[in-house]
Amino acid sequence: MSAKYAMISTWKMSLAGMRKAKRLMESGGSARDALAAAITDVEDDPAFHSVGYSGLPNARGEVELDAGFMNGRDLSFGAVSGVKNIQNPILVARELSGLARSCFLTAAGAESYAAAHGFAMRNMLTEDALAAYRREMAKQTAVREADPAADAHDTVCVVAQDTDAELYAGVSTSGLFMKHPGRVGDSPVIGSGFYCDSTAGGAAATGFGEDVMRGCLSVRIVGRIAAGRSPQEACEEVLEAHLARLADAGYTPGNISVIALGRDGRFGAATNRAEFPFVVFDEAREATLMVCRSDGGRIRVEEADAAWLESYKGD
Ligand code: SD4
Repeated sequence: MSAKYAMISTWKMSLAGMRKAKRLMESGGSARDALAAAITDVEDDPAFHSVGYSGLPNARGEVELDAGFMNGRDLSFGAVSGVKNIQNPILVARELSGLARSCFLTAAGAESYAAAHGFAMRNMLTEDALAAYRREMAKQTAVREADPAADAHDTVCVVAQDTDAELYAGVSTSGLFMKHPGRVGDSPVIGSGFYCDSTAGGAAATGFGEDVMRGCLSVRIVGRIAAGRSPQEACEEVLEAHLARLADAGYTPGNISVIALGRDGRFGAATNRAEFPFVVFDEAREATLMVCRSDGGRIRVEEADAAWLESYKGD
């Protein structure tokens, strides 16, 4: 059985945007627009310090944002990285996916494209984010190698499927807090931070980008779905294999979480964190907050209950 439409997104911070996206899909909107609505909602909200406006800055006190978008029908994609003053990086990434060449632009080149094509520009660094930067600088005194503050990161990732079983994937992030200027994570990198193919499914990742890129996780998950696995099986198998491979190499990764959606609307998630919240909806279900838990490598996925909501402090 196949859903008429379905969407999945990372982190609790995406819940309000996913509710808007659900309304859009109910009134006949496309998954492409619903995905943009969900992501711009997080980009525009200054309460969230890991995406868009009010994102946390790099080690020089500058916000550098990354975003990517993919169309699973024709495999076109667009991405921007290291942009400082584009209000909605996801919208520029989506526009760039219409180009066959120069569809992944970085820093000043991406900014001049956005300005020339009428996208809203804005100083994305807020007083709040600057204050967090100053506090972090005060902590990281004597020996400071570019060492990103470990807990301050989260990417909004969305995979969306619509009535024609077309799939889209999109991501937006400010990357790791205190990252080296110019550092780019997995998020805007096709195959690592996001991937989708309308003949199979879509996937996206959040966590320490370097550790995600080492395994090109999103394209591998989509490959497993194409080979007949459910999105849940695909997420678990790929993450488990990647973690085992890194362990063999003697490397201990940071947090990694993945989500996936099949062309039939089934979803999946996996993580190496104790818990990873994400959101799903389809035509039969309102936007619903779920929690994926890793218990010694065993993955459990269930709906978030009131007690969990009460206790959860993250985004
Ligand atoms: C990055 N993957 O820049 C992003 C950050 C993130 O949860 O997703 N954190 O590495």
